[in-house]
Amino acid sequence: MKKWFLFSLVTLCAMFLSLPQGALAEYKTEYRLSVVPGPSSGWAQTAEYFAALVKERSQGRINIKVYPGAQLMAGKQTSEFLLLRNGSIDFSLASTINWSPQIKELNLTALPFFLAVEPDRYKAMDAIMAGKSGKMIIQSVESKGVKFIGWAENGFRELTTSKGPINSPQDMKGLKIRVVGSPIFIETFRQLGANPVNMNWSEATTGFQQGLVDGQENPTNGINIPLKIWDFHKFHCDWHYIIDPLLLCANSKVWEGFSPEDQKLLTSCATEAEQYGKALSRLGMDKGASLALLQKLNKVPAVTDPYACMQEHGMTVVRLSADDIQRFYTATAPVREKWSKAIGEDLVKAAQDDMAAVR
Ligand code: X2X
Repeated sequence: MKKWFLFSLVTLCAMFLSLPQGALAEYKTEYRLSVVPGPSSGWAQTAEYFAALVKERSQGRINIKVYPGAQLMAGKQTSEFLLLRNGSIDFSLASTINWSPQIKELNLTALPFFLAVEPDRYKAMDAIMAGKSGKMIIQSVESKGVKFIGWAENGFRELTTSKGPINSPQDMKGLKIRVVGSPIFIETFRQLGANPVNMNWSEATTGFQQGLVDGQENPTNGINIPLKIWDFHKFHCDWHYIIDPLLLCANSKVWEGFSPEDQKLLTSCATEAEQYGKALSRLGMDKGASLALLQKLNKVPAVTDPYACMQEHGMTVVRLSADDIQRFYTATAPVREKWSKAIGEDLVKAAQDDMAAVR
């Protein structure tokens, strides 16, 4: 009996040791991926795209479930980073805006009109992501204890209001605008003479319904159109004042739990999700490049011309000229100056160099 037991034990150990490395890892039955806005947003769709790719390529070994609507953080979007870092969340597709209270470098793309004055704002954004400044941002995120996997995009944030068209900084005076609870937003809108009101996204729609604010700022394709913003605001101003890139990140321990092969698999799925997400964000705004990619993927959404869509729903669409944008740029100079110091002048300079290289 004893001999038989010993024999079984040795055989079991031998079998266990002969397993390939990857098979030893204990994977969770479900990994939770957080997203702040609701399921119809381009942002949540990018997350779903990533999760589906990962499931398919790993033959179901890695099961990521998307939790939209800030449900993993009880609506408190600026606590997302801390929850990812402490392991309450496994993955996040997160806006730089929501993490910027903890990681000051992420305010770079929230510097008002910093990218809007570039001749091609999308090229400028891509240059930052691919350049030295992008690497510096990744480093700042990882030094705070989470693993960066890839970029995506919520989009350039445009202004929608219920009171009259916005053509110049003077038109902003006294307007109550809903903003995220991140200090640079309060300062930018105050600088423009508006009255910023800090509100979580989870409460914002009710706030718009009740007329608690006169306006808000969010990307057209990713958020405003899916939300049917025209139900609350009839005026749209295309001012491109900031952009929020999205960061696809994992909890460090969760990441280390994957085999090297699966880490590679996750990274390559993230690269494909980035392309898809950027195309959703830029559709109808980049001379057809995004439409071509979405056609190739057989994933063209219902709305392909966002400007026509907003007009069909009764919105007045103001598209500012380069000179108009310059006036906003000048009016917000003190905010850029103050925040460049907080962000780190070396990072701001690196971003300026990256953008200049593709001008
Ligand atoms: O709260 C917002 O405006 C949103 C959904 O765009 C972010 O999470 C930054």
